[in-house]
Amino acid sequence: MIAWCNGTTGMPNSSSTLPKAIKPQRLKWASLDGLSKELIMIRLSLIEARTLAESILLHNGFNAAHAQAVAATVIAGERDGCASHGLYRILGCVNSLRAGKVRADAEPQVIDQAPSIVRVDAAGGFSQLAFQAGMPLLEEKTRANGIAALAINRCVHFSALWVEIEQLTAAGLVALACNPSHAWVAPAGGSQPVFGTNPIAFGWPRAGKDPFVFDFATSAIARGDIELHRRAGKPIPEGWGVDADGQPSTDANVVLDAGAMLTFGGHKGSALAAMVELIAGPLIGDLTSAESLAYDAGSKSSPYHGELIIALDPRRFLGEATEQHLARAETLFESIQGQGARLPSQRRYEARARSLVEGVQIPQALYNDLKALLD
Ligand code: NDP
Ligand code: PYC
Repeated sequence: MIAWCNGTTGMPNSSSTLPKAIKPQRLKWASLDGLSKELIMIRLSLIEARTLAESILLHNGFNAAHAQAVAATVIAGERDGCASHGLYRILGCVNSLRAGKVRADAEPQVIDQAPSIVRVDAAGGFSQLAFQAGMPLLEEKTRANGIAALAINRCVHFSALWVEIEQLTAAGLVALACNPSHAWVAPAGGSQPVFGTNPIAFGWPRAGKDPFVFDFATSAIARGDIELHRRAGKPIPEGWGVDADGQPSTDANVVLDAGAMLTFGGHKGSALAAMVELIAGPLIGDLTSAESLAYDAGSKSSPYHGELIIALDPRRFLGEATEQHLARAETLFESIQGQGARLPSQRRYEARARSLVEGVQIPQALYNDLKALLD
């Protein structure tokens, strides 16, 4: 994760006193390896950021439903300090549309596949609207059966999964989601890309508290983060990727364009990546990451495949004993935090609280690239 540090006053701004959106600010970019760079960053309120994202999508031809659904997820990413799945993704949305790889007006179709399975045909549109369309029936089936799955098919996918997971935990459900992407990642012991960055996300609802959510790529890092390093002209840490000969590389261009990304945790991440290929690919009748990349045909569009979401209702599993057992889960969380360790998503929730007051900061160069899409 790139860490941006505010080199200006450090004083929080209330949203009503935010500086003008396009006024440049000089901010220090503190890299973890001691390099110090300065970037021009600008601050946007969340409303300004959302308006910018939606206007670009509408201007370029997406219908209002897709523009709103996509803008909501990228603004959530920017708000929560997840720049790799934030505003910068709007560039990829427009690129995918211009390449003819996403349908701007696709109407997702909900199919009642089986007592515990909902299918949504995204019809070549972005996944966000398809998830919205399938969520009510997924929730209904989960409450009826205790467990249910949503298979999204034929979707163009680029979003962070926690956005969906949080909707399920808000409904009191436990949730798991995963999907393939493009074949960018070499298996442990190999050097040629086979897997996508294949994220796995999990959520657990907590009464009166933010849910326990983790959401990570099965590669060492999301590809979006390496792309942000490339945009900032910064080397990547060792362990993220290799060159075309399978040798370690810290050059983002080499890893992205010629070599391969690596899995996290060696053979363990590799096996999880393979599992994601299987259960969110052939199991739901959709493409693997290799097939998605072949379909892309060099256009560098967002991946095109399926997504699997599994939801579980604690009340169906536990009945009257639900509260008693959910309390035991709280003991687990306390034993993690009690020794100074943090829960996954804690950083994100803290970033969210800050952004709601201060707005978000994005590089001026990204802002310029985004504005150019309104011409
Ligand atoms: P990170 O490695 O940045 O973080 C992964 C998870 O680990 C987060 O839940 C994070 O919480 C948590 N975490 C990080 N550090 C700690 C710590 N010290 N203690 C406890 N928990 C910690 O994520 P990735 O780069 O692997 O993935 C980033 C995003 O990219 C994900 O949201 C994923 O969905 C998305 N992605 C999407 C793809 C797609 O096909 N649509 C493909 C690949 C990735 P926190 O956020 O609070 O730091
Ligand atoms: O960052 O690896 C990634 C990614 C792939 C698709 C969407 N995000």
